Amino acid sequence: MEWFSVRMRAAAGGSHEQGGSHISGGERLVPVDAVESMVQSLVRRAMTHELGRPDFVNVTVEVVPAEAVRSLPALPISKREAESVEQGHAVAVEILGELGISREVAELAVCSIAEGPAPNGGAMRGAIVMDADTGQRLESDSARGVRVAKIDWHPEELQAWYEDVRSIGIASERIAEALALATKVTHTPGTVAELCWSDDPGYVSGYVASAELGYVRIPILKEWGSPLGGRVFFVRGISSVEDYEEALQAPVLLRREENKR
Ligand code: PML
Repeated sequence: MEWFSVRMRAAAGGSHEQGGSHISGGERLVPVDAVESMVQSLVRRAMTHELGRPDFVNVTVEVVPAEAVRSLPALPISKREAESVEQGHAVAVEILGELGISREVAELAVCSIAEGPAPNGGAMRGAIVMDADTGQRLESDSARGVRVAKIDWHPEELQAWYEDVRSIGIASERIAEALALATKVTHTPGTVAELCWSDDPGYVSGYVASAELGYVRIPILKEWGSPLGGRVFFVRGISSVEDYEEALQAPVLLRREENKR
């Protein structure tokens, strides 16, 4: 059986290559009969995004042989409390501290996302790659960052996961996608942790993910209406960002967490 990688990126004020601002993106891995509807759904996501209408949308569809696809169990999910942006940031710094990342580096990561990590002060297309010990940003293009591709849930597993988590109110496509990406990133050699919150002005939650602590949700990490969000991948001991990004492109399908199957 073949799978198809479907990728979308949208920008306003010109294409990403021409310096346009990133509006929306999506990375999915679907069976052949779902390609057409996935293209439609990602184009709809781009054209109806709260940040405004893009004037550039790029969609790529690419075949992926089944034998290249690796299966991974989803990270376990937990939640910590926060009632304000300041508390949310403090909780993120505390969790990163539990993972061996110093307060200084963790605060630098939080500030980098909060202040708009791209050179134009907006959100990036991909993620910041940060040295977990020095806080140095390693990505070579700070507008693009590092992208993760070819990632999704196995279709039947996704439906079962929605049933598992419906009662705790997190059965959303946004969280399913974030959990899939975080699982892949934290299983990629060299990753210590990921910090993320949304750049969608209508969504303020985020998470810290790691192989050690799982996917830890934080209810508020930015003010309502803010378009500033993004991801930081904290790394240690990678040979180069190029090799690290290549590993983030390896096709992965998610299944439910081991103890939920
Ligand atoms: C995004 O919108 O791209 C990031 C999603 C973060 C999801 C956080 C959560 O609610 O678990």
